[in-house]
Amino acid sequence: MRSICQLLIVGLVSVTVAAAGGLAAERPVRLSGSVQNLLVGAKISGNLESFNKGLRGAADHMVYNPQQAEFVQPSEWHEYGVGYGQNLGVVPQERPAWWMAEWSEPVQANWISLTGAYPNQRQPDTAWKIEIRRNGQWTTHASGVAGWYDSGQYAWGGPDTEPVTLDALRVSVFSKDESTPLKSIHFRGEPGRSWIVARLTHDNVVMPAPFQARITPLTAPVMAGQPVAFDGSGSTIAAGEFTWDFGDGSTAEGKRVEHRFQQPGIRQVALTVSDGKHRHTVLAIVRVHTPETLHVPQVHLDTDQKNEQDDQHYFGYALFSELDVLGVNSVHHGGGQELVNYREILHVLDLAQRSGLPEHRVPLIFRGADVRLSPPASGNWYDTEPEVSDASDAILAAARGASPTNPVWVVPVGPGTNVASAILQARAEGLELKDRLRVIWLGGSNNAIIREFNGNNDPWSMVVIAHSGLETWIVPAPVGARVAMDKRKEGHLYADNPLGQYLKQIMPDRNKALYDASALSAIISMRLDLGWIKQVEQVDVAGPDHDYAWTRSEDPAAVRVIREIDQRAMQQDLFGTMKGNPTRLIGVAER
Ligand SMILES: [Ca+2]
Repeated sequence: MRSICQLLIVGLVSVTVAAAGGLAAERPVRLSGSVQNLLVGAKISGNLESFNKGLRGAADHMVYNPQQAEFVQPSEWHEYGVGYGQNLGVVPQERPAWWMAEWSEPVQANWISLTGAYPNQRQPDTAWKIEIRRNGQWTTHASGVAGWYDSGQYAWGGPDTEPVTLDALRVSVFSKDESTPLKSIHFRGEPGRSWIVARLTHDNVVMPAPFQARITPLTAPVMAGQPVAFDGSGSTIAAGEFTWDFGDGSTAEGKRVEHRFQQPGIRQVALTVSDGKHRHTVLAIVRVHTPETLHVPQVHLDTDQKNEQDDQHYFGYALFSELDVLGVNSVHHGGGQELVNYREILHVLDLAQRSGLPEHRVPLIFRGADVRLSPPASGNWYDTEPEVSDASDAILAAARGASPTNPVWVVPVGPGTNVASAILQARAEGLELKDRLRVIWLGGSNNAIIREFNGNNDPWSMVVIAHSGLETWIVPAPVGARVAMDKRKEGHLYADNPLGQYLKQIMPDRNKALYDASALSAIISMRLDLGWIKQVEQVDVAGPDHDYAWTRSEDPAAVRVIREIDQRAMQQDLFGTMKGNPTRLIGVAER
């Protein structure tokens, strides 16, 4: 039961950074991967063991290392607590339950971020105290009842906050009065957000500036050796410094600039606008073409890689295909699983490189959502609050760099949170995605978004996508699953290289339905008119009040559901590609 509750945990994307005076400015920021968590070098201890009421985790299990993008200790739940439901009786403030970090030399910090109890084990009556020690003297940094410890986040400081010097940090919890016992006391970790003590500078937070940098979307394909104009004049600032980084080692200054990419390939172009005090960066992902690649479909993968084996096959297929893989997003919901998923993407990419993937085929990888979208009170898809992440920003970057003659396929094979959030962000900034992006989702049952694994994970995100006006295709899981594999009879299909052997090893012995790869086969088939898609139906997609069901539609702009595929052809292409025989896309003329 407990594991189910924990999978439903909803976190906060943004943290609050205090202004110089220490007052919370209520401005959401994101920490970048350059943050050095001082807890990584500290001695961590606690006294929860001494209550003799069972023990969950250990004192250092919540400590997160942003530079490694993982927790410092492997652990299932990344928590430190007494047993679930355990009653400690009245715990007086003089003998509290505590957690502590100690440094051998004093450190300077202007950022403390802690996360409290799990939402299914709330602590509305528990008192807490955060203390810092310097030269043997303890002082109270903050204290209260419930608040962040109840289930939220304690976030103090920011890049403008004067640092404090400390050689220890202690977090205590205790009874708020003489009649309130403590139960289920624990501290939980959250990837990217806690537990972090750091000396922040403006370089390691993504601070919201009072203006936004904007790159005007490109209108034609970018050709190697040819000049391309980049325009930042849509930025919401009249005067400032405009710095461009073209991702090929060259930079430029100015609102409007011209650049020649000498080599074909995939480049991430960044425009940073600064007013001297704040800065904001916006990205465009650009495919630099030769005439032979002009009509190769561009794909932006979006994957919950951790699930079963489908995602790994899909990712390996894309990497060794002739599709232009612009980027790969991670997405997974609840319990810190996004991090596990992200690591698996890196692992499969590493295996692919050891299996001969050339350097110019290595895609950009982005961290994505760990939280699903919620239907807004109005019920209108466009009132939905987006879950902004590197992944949703990357999808927008792909849209800005896309040419309307070759819109990018975004391929979510898990929750649609990243894509839906990108659509909502684009709407807020007036960026038109139609003719720049199209979506093909592997998920849903035969008659509805829900009632199948991918469909249940973030159904509202699919409603947002389906209603946004973007060209949307769905391969329902039962259809995609027909790309089946029986390792006992078909094990020889796997390539004899590190990636092929890993995929073979993680597959179950018996019949396994491989879902996600068929979304990519469908794109290849559409491009070359191969006929692997046998039957398509247009549908309207309903929201939660009608069980997310889909019904037939005559509207040609409606969502297209693929009802039947050529499973044999798709299976052959998947395994043939990974053995080095991809379907030719480069140099194939437009039909
Ligand atoms: Ca998946």
